[in-house]
Amino acid sequence: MEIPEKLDVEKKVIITVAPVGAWPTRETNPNLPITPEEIAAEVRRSYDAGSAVAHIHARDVKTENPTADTAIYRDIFEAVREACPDIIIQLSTGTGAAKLGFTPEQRIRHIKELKPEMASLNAGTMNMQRSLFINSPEMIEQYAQTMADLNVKPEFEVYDLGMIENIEKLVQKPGIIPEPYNFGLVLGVTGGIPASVKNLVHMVDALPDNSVWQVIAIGRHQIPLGTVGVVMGGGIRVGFEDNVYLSHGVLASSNAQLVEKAVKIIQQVGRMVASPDEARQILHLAPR
Ligand code: KMH
Ligand code: ZN
Repeated sequence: MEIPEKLDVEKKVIITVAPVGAWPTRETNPNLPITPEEIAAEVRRSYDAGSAVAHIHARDVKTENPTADTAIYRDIFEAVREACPDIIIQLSTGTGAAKLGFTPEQRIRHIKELKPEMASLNAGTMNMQRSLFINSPEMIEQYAQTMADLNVKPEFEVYDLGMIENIEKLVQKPGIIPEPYNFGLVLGVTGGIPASVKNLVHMVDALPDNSVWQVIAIGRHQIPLGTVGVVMGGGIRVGFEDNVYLSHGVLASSNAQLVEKAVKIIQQVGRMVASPDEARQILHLAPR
């Protein structure tokens, strides 16, 4: 995909909030939401601050561990929809598999049952920190087919250049992946592509034509590399899943603080924030 030479100020920026994730704990940030009510309240605050998409993981309330339990996903899904009917819900199919090793079927069951507007689809197998994150070619194809059948828009999470190629091959098979192709460029996971401007430029360059993309940069890279992505024409994902700090040594009190920061940056660099309905148009989702 050609990297535009000029900033397209008309192109609105989709902010995704990822308030939970699989890896952070309340020890890393005591404000991490765990219960369906807490997650829903954080999504609402983030929506009020400017996020159009909520990328959601489920946690077991007793152990606080990630879970793939469909009943828990349902409780969260319904709580979020009630608290924030407008936001686009994207459920995770990673769902902590690298940490807890769920089966391929466990990881897609909640998508089949709840049919969210969007779901993540991890585009390759890798070492993630000290764990194995398994996303075999068969799984990727099956998940893509299931999502196509259910009209769930996949966001391809790519942690390296080779994973973009995995999706490129899938795109060539007719009928599985509707345009525009939607990518989350993950930079800075231990075991994945390191977070740098050079690597981001290279990744954007490698995307198929007619792709929509956002930067998912980890830890202290979240805001600076996300800002580079915004200037390059992409979206930005913020939230505790990838980063629990508001600034150096200062924990964020809410995911919404990170969304607020992203909004200010987007406005300062001359772009505008997409509402959920504008995000639906950009991603070719059905109108609400
Ligand atoms: N944790 C992110 C770096 C997923 O949930 O499917 C990637 C992610 C994947 O959000
Ligand atoms: Zn996730």
